[in-house]
Amino acid sequence: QERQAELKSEITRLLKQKNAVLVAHYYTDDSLQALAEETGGCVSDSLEMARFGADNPASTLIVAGVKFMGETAKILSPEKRVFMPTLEATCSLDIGCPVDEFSAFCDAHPDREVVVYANTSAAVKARADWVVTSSIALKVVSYLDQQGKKIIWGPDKHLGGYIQKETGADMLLWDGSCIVHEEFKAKGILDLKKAYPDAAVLAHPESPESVLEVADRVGSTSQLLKASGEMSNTHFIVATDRGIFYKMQQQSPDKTFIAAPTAGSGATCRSCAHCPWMAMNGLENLYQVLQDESQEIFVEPQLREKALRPLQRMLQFTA
Ligand code: CIZ
Ligand code: SF4
Repeated sequence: QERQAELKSEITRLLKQKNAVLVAHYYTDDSLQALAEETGGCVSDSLEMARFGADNPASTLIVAGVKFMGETAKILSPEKRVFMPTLEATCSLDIGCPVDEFSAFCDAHPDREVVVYANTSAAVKARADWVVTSSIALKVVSYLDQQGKKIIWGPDKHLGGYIQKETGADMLLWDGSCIVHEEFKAKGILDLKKAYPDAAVLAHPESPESVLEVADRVGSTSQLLKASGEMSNTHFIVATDRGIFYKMQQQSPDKTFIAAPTAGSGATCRSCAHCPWMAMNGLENLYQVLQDESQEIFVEPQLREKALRPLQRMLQFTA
């Protein structure tokens, strides 16, 4: 507790001294989300993190999240220095989509537009026509579908399948998944609903189709956060990373948020419904990075130029 307060005040001082701003993802530790709010930074999903980082006048961005978020910040703001509490924080979607194999897949289908999720390396983005996040994916794919375009989608097969079903677009899916969302179980959710009949089920589309089928709302983290505030239910069963509970609870102090069950989950399950890579971000390593300026993100300029185009398309997209 005392150490936390000490770290917080030291970090706040260093952020100011270095003209740096803290940008934290919804899935990071409560202490980081709170600090980002207190110091004029932002807490959001990857789309808003990208926007905020690019628009903010600070000369240095500290990105608390996973590596692709730091890379995206650097691609959009090459003149800024970008650091992360640890560069070791990655993502199963990024790992499961190596650029050589993905490029070969795209090369085999040259008639298709390549749409990739933000949760990918800079190199995979550079091979894409469009980058999307879960909050904008449906809109972009509908737009492309209306233009008669056929699509390659990567890497998340659950999100891709959901979008395909919603839009009817012709999509070839890469076989990737998120190790956190993939574990949610429809049966466990239905069992839990017996105990909380009034509970609304909120699900992120990285979850399996069977989970989406039992959900009252399906949406990106920011859309689920909004829904949890607007819906009149008192209890919510949430199938996404429980890091989002910080903002949900802040927005609705009187509502109860319950993590959707996963395989092997129980009252004491600590790694369930929480991304192990997001969990690598903490006050200690954030403080360390501000002190020694380690864990800096670099993106090779030629790669950056190529990855920038599909990212800018996303940021400018308003259909
Ligand atoms: O699962 C993730 O990593 C998400 C939801 C990222 C994002 O778009 O904020
Ligand atoms: Fe990747 Fe899933 Fe972690 Fe998000 S929650 S960073 S998609 S592994």
